Amino acid sequence: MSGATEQGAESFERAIERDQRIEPRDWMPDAYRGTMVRQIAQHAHSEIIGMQPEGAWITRAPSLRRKAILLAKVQDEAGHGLYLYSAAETLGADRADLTDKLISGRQKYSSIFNYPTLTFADVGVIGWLVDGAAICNQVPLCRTSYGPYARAMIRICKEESFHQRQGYELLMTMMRGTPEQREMVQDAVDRWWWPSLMMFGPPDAESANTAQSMAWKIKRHTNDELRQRFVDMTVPQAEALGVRLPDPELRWNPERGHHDFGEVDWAEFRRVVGGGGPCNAERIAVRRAAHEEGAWVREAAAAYAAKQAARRDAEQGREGEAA
Ligand code: FAQ
Repeated sequence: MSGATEQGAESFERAIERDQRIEPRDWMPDAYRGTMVRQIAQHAHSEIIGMQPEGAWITRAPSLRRKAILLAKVQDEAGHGLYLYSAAETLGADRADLTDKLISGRQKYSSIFNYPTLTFADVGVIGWLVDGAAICNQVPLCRTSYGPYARAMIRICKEESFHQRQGYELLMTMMRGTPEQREMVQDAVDRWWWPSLMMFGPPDAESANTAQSMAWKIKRHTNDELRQRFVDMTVPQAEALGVRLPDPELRWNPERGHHDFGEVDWAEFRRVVGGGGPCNAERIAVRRAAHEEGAWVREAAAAYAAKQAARRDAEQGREGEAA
């Protein structure tokens, strides 16, 4: 180790120990940088792919008000993806390369977005359960050790809590409606409950990255801790809504002070993460087509930026001659 690296490594360890943030120009271990790029890229891809399941309902929303709300939510998700790609760029990642890795299947995105949205109740359930799980996982990331990621998460979490409330409000409205509407809500809850629990990642004993990410304070809680927190938070909300959570083993355990719940189907999780979920191929095909159809916009923006730069250079040259 050179003297400068040794000094860098010491100040990195000290910053982690004192709960200070690591900033882009600070020295950091290569593996820390690699983990941060992996997690932030996966998170950014999830936001962008996550626009598709709900986006499919924008043209079919049942009223102008619901359409406006859904449009705004999906736009927020695009914004979250952009902040996160920018945070990954501060680590030296290249945005075009990350997109290429997503559409060629070399980088992951959240398993949850590989399930279909069959009715408008799914929009409400995504807001309630998927955004609810996302908030549980992401609020602690506001204190993650990498500065640009932590700061991006503060704004993202504010918007996600608004998304969660809109989902809950939509479901409350449907639950006050006709028996058919109540059935639609229950059916959507039955389909999204288990995939929502999978969002937190594999059980701790099988989580390859948790121990190191906890030591570096990238993660503040383990996958199982956050999954438990989500279950405890959601059970009373389900009761207030009047829906059943589809788990016969779900019950309050007074000794643990938490709800016990059944075993997640981890074989299904692995299948979906491995590309074999109900919508994986469709999600990637849509993303790839959007990227290809957007090529002319990127080329036009690059040509405009080059023209502006050339004009600026010429003006500076003239000013230099005049002086
Ligand atoms: N899906 O060792 P661990 C949202 C992978 S945003 C797919 O435990 P780690 C907003 C994992 O990457 C939702 N892959 O990994 C919204 C690793 O892969 P490797 C996204 C998964 O990183 C709402 C391997 O398995 N949120 O919902 C999943 O320590 C509504 C082993 O796992 C984030 O990305 C999964 N569910 O912990 C948008 C939050 N779980 O090593 C639209 C930030 C694990 O082969 C509508 N991320 N894997 O590359 C995190 O907190 C963490 O990365 C975890 C995984 C907790 C997801």
